[in-house]
Amino acid sequence: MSYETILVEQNGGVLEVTLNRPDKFNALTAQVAKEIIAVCKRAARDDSVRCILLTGAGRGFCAGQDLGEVSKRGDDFSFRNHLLTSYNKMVIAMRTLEMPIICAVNGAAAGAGLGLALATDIRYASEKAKFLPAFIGIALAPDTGVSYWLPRLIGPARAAEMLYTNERVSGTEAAEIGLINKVFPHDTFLEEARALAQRLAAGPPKGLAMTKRALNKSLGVTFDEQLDYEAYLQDIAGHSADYKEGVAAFREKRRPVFTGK
Ligand code: LHQ
Repeated sequence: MSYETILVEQNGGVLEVTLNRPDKFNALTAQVAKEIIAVCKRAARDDSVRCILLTGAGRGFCAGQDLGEVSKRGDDFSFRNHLLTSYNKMVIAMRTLEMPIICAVNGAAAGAGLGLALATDIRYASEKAKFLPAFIGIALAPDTGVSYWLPRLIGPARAAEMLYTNERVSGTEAAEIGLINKVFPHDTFLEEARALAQRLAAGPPKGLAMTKRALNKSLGVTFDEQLDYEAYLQDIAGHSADYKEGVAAFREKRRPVFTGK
């Protein structure tokens, strides 16, 4: 598939995906969502892809919904239908893709663009990044999973404050409150994210896939249910060739070479 709104490049086991509408601050459209879903499908089918790195071209990461596109659509535009058919499917494709997705947040992440960043597994940001809900600024409620992730990541009171006041959180504060993993100087954040992506790409794909499944599941079940699920997943990971390789490498005091088998 050829892409119109994103750049896609494979470096070793890492598929680097760059939102590429810099003149629109990489704002989201149904086409962007379609292309991100297509990338997730491609990654799922291709054994050579073991990790995705998502970033943005230009000075912004993603300004959320392209407001120019919405205003063209007229009064009968169904917000619900737009979300159900595009942005919800996009973030579900990312959460259910059984490999790590790292976000290298280069600039502002706003509205549904914040939801896009929060749907990734690990976020490294530039000091120039900022995180803002944006929804209430245009009298909207949160969407694209923002009201799901924010209370879980930063707590319900901090989430309410951020959403009600449309607070702009800097990269540094985002790292302090747990909204992102780490913040770096602008000159190095992408290299740091790339290094992490390469490291994860050399990890055991099945073990990482089962870990992502476990983390997803943990967000909505009881402790007992999670314990059962962990035992189920461990049976899958524990019967992989990579598990045998991991144990052999440990015994032989060498680095394991994981094949995904
Ligand atoms: C944009 C946008 C943008 C188009 C900047 N669209 N061009 C879901 C479903 C359906 C409908 C509605 O919404 C949703 C969910 C949502 O995502 S709602 C939230 C939508 N997003 C916003 O309200 C954010 C609006 N943008 C901003 O607040 C600022 O632009 C941010 C904080 C992102 C960046 O601020 P600055 O660094 O000061 O840059 P800027 O404001 O000068 O923007 C740069 C350019 O990008 C500018 O174009 P121009 O031609 O004047 O240089 C903006 O018009 C354009 N842009 N956001 N969402």
